[in-house]
Amino acid sequence: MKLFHFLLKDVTHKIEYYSRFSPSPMSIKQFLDFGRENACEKTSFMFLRKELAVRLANTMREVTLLPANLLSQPSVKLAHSCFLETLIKIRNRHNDVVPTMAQGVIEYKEKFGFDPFISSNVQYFLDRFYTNRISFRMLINQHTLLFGDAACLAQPKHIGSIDPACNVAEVVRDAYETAKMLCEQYYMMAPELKIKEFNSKTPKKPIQVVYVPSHLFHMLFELFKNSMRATVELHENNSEGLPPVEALVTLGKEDLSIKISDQGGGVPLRKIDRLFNYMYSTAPAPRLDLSQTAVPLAGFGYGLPISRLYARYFQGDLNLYSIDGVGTDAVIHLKALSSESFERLPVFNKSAWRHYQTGPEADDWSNPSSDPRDASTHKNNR
Ligand code: P4A
Repeated sequence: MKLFHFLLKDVTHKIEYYSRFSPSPMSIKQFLDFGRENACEKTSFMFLRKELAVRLANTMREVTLLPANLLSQPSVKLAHSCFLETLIKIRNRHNDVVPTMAQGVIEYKEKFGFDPFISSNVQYFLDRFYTNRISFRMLINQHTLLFGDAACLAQPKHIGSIDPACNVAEVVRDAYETAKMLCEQYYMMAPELKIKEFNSKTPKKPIQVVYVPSHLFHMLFELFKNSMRATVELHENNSEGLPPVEALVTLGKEDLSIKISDQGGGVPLRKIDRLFNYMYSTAPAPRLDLSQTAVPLAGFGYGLPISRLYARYFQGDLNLYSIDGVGTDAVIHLKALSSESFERLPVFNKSAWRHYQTGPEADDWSNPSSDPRDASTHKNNR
């Protein structure tokens, strides 16, 4: 609830704020001069950023002043809905940004191979780029769901995309069932699910949270696909059947956590970082063959890094604790209180700039040597 008020207040507040500025009229001469004399893209962008907001906000406030009978005419409504449509178009135009960026990384890798410096830059950039994308879509979705045509059709208890009483175990089950269908299509079998809840605040009450169910679904669906894949690939020929996947939903004072545990054999610690690495985990997408009905259980490899961004976006996190040879625990941490779930947004500043100058952490630890006689020949990594 608080989060919604914060967002709505933010949008209306911004409209109010920007509408207090008068638009800055540009003369033809100014247009010409700016375009001719080494036009600076940044200056233009800085100007547009404020000026477009000012002009839009001024108009938006006026539209609401129209007499109700005029506003309710279909053609007037049509004009008003232009703003909404603009937002929807912006959102839809960027639907394919993730696979497009992934393609860019694939093309780079084909030409230049894997490079740890580039990988560290790509990791830093894409984490911030996709976080910003998540935030844009959050704002646009809130606006279009609240004020759009479909507003009356939306889930009545939801506030835009937010469920003020999101039953976590229900989303867990939902994500499991969806992953199970894919898993059964692909492997003809799927592990069972066991859900446990531990509510330390109000024991025996179902655990609820103010959250975006679609974000939670996205993360859980990804974790279930991974757990199912690991479980089936390790146990498919076992006569004893598949060990179940377990979900533990917990509520503490500060955190609401969800642990997904499997006995799929786990991943060695050395390889865990790779599961979150954009550059490492992009492989050319399998050829789209419409005659082929089998759906791959794992996507094109961005599932985990992007799921972690969803968790971090509202001050949570997503971690993997894997025991090699046994199985994996994946834990999603969310803030239990909506007053603490602030958006976590990237800002461009000197510190961000510096990240692009220095690559991965410089190697300031020794290299092991298999042969002690080599020790004297080891160079310091400067
Ligand atoms: N063991 N454990 C996991 C995987 C293996 C695992 C795995 C081989 C690796 C890559 C993958 C999917 C599964 C798991 C749960 C997780 C993550 C990894 O949440 O059991 O696809 C990229």
